[in-house]
Amino acid sequence: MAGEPQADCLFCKIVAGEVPATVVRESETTVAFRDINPQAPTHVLVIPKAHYPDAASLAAAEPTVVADILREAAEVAAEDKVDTSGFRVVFNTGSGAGQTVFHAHLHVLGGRGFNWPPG
Ligand code: IU
Repeated sequence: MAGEPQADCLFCKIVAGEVPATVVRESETTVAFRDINPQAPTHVLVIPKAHYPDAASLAAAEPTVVADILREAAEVAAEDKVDTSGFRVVFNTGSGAGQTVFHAHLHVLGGRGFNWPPG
């Protein structure tokens, strides 16, 4: 069923506490943890506790959780003090866009400069 934990999903295992992660924030609907391969001084992933393969399917099923994720991203940026210098939030959606883990996640990146357009 949509949103149910998937046995083969690494991020569902992080939500369940079965795989360790450096969790920085948790809400009723979300978990935020540091990326294992950081691309910036601050690189945190904010994920829904419910399993959806990408941001689009999450938005279609549970749009309020997308808002929860963005609010948590702003809190992470404030806690890491990268909110004033600026931070980037990214949902890679689909393998062509660079998505490798198919449990929706928002990258929160900060603490360095960023180029536009992104690579
Ligand atoms: P992507 O947008 O699907 O490419 O992002 C997946 C991210 O998940 C990527 O930045 C990985 O470094 C990160 N990650 C992680 O933090 N812990 C893990 O065990 C695995 C991937 I696998």
